[in-house]
Amino acid sequence: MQMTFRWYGETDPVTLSHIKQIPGMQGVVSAIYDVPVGEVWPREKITELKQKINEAGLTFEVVESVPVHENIKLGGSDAPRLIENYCENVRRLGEAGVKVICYNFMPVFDWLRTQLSYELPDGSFALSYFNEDLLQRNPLQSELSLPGWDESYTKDQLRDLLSQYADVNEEKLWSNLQDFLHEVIPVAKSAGVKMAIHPDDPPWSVFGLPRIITNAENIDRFLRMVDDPANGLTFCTGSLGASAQNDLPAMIRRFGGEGRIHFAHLRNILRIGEKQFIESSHRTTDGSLDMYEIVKSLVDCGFDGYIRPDHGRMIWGEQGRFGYGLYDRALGATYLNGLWEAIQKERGKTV
Ligand code: DNO
Repeated sequence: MQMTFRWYGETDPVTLSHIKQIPGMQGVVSAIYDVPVGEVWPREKITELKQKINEAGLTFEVVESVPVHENIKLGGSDAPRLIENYCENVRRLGEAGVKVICYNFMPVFDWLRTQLSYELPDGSFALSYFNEDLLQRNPLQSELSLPGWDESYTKDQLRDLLSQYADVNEEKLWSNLQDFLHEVIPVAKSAGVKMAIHPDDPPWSVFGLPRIITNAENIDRFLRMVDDPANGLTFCTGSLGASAQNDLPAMIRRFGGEGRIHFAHLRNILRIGEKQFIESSHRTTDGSLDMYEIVKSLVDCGFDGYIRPDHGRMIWGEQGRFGYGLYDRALGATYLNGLWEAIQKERGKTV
């Protein structure tokens, strides 16, 4: 396992030297943020980013994300050109030594929360999701934007996009995903890159838009569409764990056992009802997910991919990107490293 940390580049208030000081931190997960979605990333930008990260003593082997243009998800007339651009990005990243590319296939919105600063009893602030709040919102009126979204739209663009999705049901989205995978996976394979789809977060439809990477059955369908290790998963516990029906350790044993999990986003959430949750700290006792069982399942299936501590709360007065401050994510990394070491040693393995 390699422990990594997400970094948003020079505009991130968290610096590379801070990241390097987190015990056991080996690499950074990042992306090129200033090239519009659908275009090819210039080689110089990729090299410059890699150099900067390497100079800080960290590896750059995971990209999160190479975003998928909406017209690919919609199956628009320019989808073939956009897919070819995507393939070119995969080739270029492979040349630069990138091993895993994380992406998602969620229409319009990436991860979604209804509160960004939900105050917990200890005075820390967490992200949270209450479906009833979401149902009362009209995306064309309220402001919705989260760090990590690859694109934010003007209200007019959003209106237009949402109307185009009126014709895209789940089956159509599956078929557009299949067209994408058929082109991209062979390129990834020959570039030495593993593609790792991120599950839908939360794992249910929002604003009437289809969402398909939501549970074991659908993930299995996804993996069979191109049954090759280059077509794999980012196993995000907080996303899949928002649904109590998802048995995460069982899913890890099943898909990790097949060598299809390449990247893991590890965090806990506290489910407080149907489609309601708060992003608690990473510890098992603080949320609804058994982080010990999750890490144990990864160890047991011989997981040798990348892990990153996912979202943290805002603690100790830190101001920063929601979910992506330094302190609580660093605590998360340390906790996860502790679990990893204990479980490895329990199994008689070296760390
Ligand atoms: C949220 C992130 C997601 C993720 C994308 C992958 O915090 O995990 O934004 O990066 O869905 O494309």
